[in-house]
Amino acid sequence: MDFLEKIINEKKQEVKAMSLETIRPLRKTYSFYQQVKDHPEKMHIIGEVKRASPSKGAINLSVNVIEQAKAYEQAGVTAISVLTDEVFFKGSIEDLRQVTSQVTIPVLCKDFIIDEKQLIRARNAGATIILLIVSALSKQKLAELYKKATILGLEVLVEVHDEEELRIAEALSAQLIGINNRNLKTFEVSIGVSQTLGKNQKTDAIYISESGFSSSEQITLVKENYQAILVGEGLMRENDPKAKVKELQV
Ligand code: IGP
Repeated sequence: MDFLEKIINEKKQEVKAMSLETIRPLRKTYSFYQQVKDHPEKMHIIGEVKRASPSKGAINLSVNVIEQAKAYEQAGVTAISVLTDEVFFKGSIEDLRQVTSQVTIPVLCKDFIIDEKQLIRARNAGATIILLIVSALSKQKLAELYKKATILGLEVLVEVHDEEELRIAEALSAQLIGINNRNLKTFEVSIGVSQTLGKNQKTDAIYISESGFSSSEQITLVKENYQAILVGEGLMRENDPKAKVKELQV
């Protein structure tokens, strides 16, 4: 069983035990898509709150998530991503709630979403964007969750890792497409994945290069074909995350 299968098996158990929340009114909504389209000249940064990961173990377990998120916001990130998976990433829905209660920019709920219950839970916790991972879902489930999320007023980041998955995301008319430099089955990371798929983009979606960034030189490699990057570990290991975000602005 690869890592992704292991995570999805665990997720299925969690979702079974999860209650279906009633939809509560959302905090003011912020559009990441619009922010990027309004500022096309910029390389947008999504800063991630990531305490740990299955590949790296503990990254910054005891981080003050509010301080971290505020540092990102003050440094000028366009959105914040919060890991909410507990078992493998040591995050929580409470981390998400804390962040969304303190910032006034778009926030992505980073989790392995396989069920509508998770969409409602994310929305009620103030998320404005949710993640759908193409390799974790059947085409039918992907389309169904994409539609439901949109109806709930959420933006959807559709994540891919190879050309076949990219075509699936584009066929959905996804507006936000994430190219993950990390293979979720082996955890191998290569920015070359974004460079290769960067030449293969077929729509006017916003393309986001995700994972493995810790220097501005690396960001320069993907600048031509991507409008945004997503950075987790490279910011979480820093004593001064605000300065690090500024350093990564290219
Ligand atoms: C961030 P990094 O290498 O900067 O810490 O990576 C982000 O891309 C990564 O956390 C991520 C992820 C995911 C985590 C990308 N896709 C899907 C969990 C689930």
